[in-house]
Amino acid sequence: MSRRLRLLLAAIAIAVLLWLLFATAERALALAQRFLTLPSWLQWTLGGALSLFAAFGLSVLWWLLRPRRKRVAKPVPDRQELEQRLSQLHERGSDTEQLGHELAELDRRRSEQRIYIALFGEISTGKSTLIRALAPQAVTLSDARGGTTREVRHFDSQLADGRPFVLADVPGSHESAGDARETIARQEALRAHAVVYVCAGDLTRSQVEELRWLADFGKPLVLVLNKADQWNVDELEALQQKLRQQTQDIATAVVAVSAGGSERFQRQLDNGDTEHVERQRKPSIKPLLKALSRITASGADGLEPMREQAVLASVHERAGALEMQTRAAEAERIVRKYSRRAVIGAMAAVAPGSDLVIQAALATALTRELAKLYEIPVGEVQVEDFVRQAKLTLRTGSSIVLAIAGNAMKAFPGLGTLGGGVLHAFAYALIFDSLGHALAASLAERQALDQDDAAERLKALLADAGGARLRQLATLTIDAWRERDSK
Ligand SMILES: Nc1nc2c(ncn2[C@@H]2O[C@H](COP(=O)(O)OP(=O)(O)OP(=O)(O)O)[C@@H](O)[C@H]2O)c(=O)[nH]1
Ligand SMILES: [Mg+2]
Repeated sequence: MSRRLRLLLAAIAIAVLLWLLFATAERALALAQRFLTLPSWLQWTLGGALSLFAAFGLSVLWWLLRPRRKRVAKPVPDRQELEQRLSQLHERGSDTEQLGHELAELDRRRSEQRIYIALFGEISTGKSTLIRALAPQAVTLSDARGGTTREVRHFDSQLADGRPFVLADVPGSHESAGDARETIARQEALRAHAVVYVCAGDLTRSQVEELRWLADFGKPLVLVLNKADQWNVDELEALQQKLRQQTQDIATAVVAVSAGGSERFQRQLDNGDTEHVERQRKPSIKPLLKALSRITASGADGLEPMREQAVLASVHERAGALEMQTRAAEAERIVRKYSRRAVIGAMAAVAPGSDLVIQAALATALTRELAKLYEIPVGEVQVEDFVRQAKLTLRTGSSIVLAIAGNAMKAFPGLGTLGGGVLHAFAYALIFDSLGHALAASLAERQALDQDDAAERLKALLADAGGARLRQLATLTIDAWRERDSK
């Protein structure tokens, strides 16, 4: 098409649009004028109806466009890198045994080439009963009386097509005071090739969260509505529909089963006596068997890469938490070391009554050491600036620090017996403890030397006269003082 023709077409299109715009505006004005001539009761009615209509339209629009939580796939860590991090952690004295076992178990199961399926879900939804139905031959391994599962147990079983698989029975989640057991359950679920999530009704918000957590790790999931015998056909259909809605793009399949379990009832005998009878319900789990066959169709080998990713992602997260813990402990040790030095420095140099001034050399060294611990590169000038800012913060907070120190002298008589200058020595313990903790917290959170953030934290800590903290600082001061005296 020639350039001229295109320009002509564009001009016509603009003209048509303008004409439409004018026509609409004219129509709107005419309508508004007519609206103004209407009696006021009609204006109100019409206005009300129009606002209702607009509100309805807007809510539909919101419903269509509302932000939905996107599933974020977990980062896939590199095995070698992970092992390196673990050995570094080990060298720094943290306990990496569990994570090492996790990797060893990952390898062991890979070489075993059996499909692992974990049954997961809230307490008393019937996981153990379902296992007994799925693996009747292994029934003796399980506690015949049922009851709450407290640890992970494995059972061998076979799919309808004869393929062997291992079922893992895990403790139920959301048990009161069952945090440790819930962690065990979650970790076992991540180790499995697929997870059967058992529920006994529609899902609570926390159950959906739990399912989402598993799906984020890439676990194939079958959602099982157990105790189907408790509902009639219509109720069951409605429940399944609701579950499908709740787990859209989370669960691979939603099925309803009846794992069985036992029922107790009273029976009237001919002679008038009543008898208590316990009877095993007949399990009905065909849909689950079918779903399991489908979900495991690619076999242990086919499912292994996803399983490996989930375990590695979990080890990566746990190693991260351990690194944070180890760093925090190390930071604590550094802060204590400098607080002690500050106390000793104060004893040597400060005349009672003189102003509080941060010992610049100590503060600089503390800043460098903490930055190095958090692997945050800091330049000479940055450190100097930071120390200068800390001095300013302290100048405005001096009176508070001295007041706290004064109170500590009264609260811990041991301090008073040490002699002159101890008020300042304690004040310096408080100052360096605050400076160190403020900086460590800021470095950890911001991943940078953020002066303003650290100064805010320092201000808060200088004024924090909590009992436990003061006792700790009093002990530190007394110890440092006595150590100097004994030399
Ligand atoms: N009505 C009915 N009850 C069932 C069914 N399956 C299990 N139950 C009952 O549900 C209760 C809990 O069963 P368990 O198998 O111990 O549940 P669990 O999920 O293993 O429980 P925890 O190990 O504590 O997490 C028992 O009283 C079972 O008899 C079922 O299909 N129908
Ligand atoms: Mg159980």
